[in-house]
Amino acid sequence: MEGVLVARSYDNPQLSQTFDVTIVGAGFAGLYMLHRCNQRGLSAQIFEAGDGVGGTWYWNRYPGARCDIESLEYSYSFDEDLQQEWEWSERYAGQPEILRYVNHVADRFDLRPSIQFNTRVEKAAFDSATARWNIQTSNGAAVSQYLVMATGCLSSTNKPSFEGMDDFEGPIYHTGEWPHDGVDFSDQRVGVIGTGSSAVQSIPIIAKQAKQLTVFQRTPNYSIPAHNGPIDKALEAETKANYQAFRDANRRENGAFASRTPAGETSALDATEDEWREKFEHHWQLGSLAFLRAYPDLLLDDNANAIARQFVADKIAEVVTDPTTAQILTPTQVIGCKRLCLDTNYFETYNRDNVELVDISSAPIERFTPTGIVADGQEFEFDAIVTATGFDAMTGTILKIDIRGVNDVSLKEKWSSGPTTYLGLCIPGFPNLFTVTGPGSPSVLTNMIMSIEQHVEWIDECIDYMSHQGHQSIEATVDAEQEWVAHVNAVADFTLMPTCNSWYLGVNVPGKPRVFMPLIGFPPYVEKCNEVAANGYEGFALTSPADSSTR
Ligand code: N01
Repeated sequence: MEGVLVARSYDNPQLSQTFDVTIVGAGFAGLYMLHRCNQRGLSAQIFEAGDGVGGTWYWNRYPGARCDIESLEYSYSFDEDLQQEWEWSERYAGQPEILRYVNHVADRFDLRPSIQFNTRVEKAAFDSATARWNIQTSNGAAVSQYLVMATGCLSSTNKPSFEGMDDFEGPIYHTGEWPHDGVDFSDQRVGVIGTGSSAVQSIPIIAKQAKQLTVFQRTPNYSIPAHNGPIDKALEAETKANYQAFRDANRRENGAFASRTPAGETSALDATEDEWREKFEHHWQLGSLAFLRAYPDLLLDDNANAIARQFVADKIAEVVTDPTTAQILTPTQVIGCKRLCLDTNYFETYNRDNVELVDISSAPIERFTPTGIVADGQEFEFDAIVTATGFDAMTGTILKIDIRGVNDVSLKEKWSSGPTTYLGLCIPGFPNLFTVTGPGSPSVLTNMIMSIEQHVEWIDECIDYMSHQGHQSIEATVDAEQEWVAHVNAVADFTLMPTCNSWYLGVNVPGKPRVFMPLIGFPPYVEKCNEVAANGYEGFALTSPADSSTR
């Protein structure tokens, strides 16, 4: 019975159904994919592990969780009425507001009837005889022509495994799986492990609530003030007066955001100290990830980057009153090779009497005890511990599913040396499977919503093309994949992005192959995707029931 799966249970008889499209995940990507399928009259179903929509915004409920792309940009653009009618309250929306927005979208477009919650996809196997995916979930089974992985880039938590963790008597939280009822740290001694974006956002808030907060820092991170606040009503009106033009301008930016802050045109190396200080100060005051656009060569030339590093180091020294703490908090790696953080009072928090910073860069955490953590021979006692240790990014969730392609080859085996795709959308040997914002696409280096919309629309149009041409399967060719992987690497190597131990490279997860996963540059990528489609899906083999033709 090769390729045919037998469901473990049929608690829900509906799940023995056949679908045109099965979608994994009910975050921004899955919901829009479902909406497009509904508009086309395709039968489509989302399987979602959580009990609500929202993906990353459903899970990441830690204190201070907030987007680092402005609300007017981090929102769907596909429906004019939606983008006109929805009103954001803050410049950078917090997690609860984004979750309300996603729920509004699910209701507005009547998506819930086609979402099966509390259902985890466990296995998917391609049956070459029928050109269908046989899908096994925690709740039953389904058969589908197309399988769309809308699993998100940051959806599998990277939990540390320190000796003695199970012995700790208090709660251990992970920022990416935060309790839905919230956590009250009042009068508690709290330890936080990690200083990435999640920690940078949560530390100032936990510090205000807890009796004592101890932060364990392995690598300091660059962060700039977000200058968040109530949304600027005049800017909102100006944006909404010509929203699509604003979206189009953003899509022409490398990261598909912040078109109001275009990149500088002259090298940082040509500026005098007075000039670069003035320029960086201006960008600092903007409170945006577009800080890194002050000069065009900041991510291309280490000497140019060093100037930006100096500027931020000086800012940290100005804010943090204890010089030793300031020094420990000052990063030395290339600025921008890990994702820049946006904060509200992050560095200021280290001036509080109840906050302590422990540098574990040379003396890592040794173990947990029933009452705390031992680092560098010293025991720190806690009532609760927060691990802000990030994610098994871009591939973690996909590889948790046992995905089997042609000849029962597993995706895990295929990606054992790192993920390889064509366009970040498709994988040779895995026909009719699409990855939304998959490795090899700009994804995490962009405003995710713009990348998601572009991918979903490409997939939707591809499925439509397949149906009109009478094709039953589409599969990326190995040649196209190899060329694409070489291209992604060449673009990355042209920059400073691969120079530090970032999650973009997978090195934050023990044993994960070191591969730079996202592609840098949104506009040329979109052009390439459009060209591929216009050329009859160049780089893909398309097969029909009667014949098979390779392009
Ligand atoms: O995770 P991270 P994150 N022992 O991987 C440390 C997005 N995001 O959840 O740098 C000790 O960045 C690790 O140390 P090191 C955004 O794209 C967006 O904060 O590996 N420490 C690091 O300090 C972001 O980039 C928003 O040496 C350990 C931290 O834990 C991405 O999500 C908000 C350790 C992990 O930082 C991930 O951010 C939040 C160990 N064993 C997240 N293991 C916004 O939109 C890990 N660390 C604003």
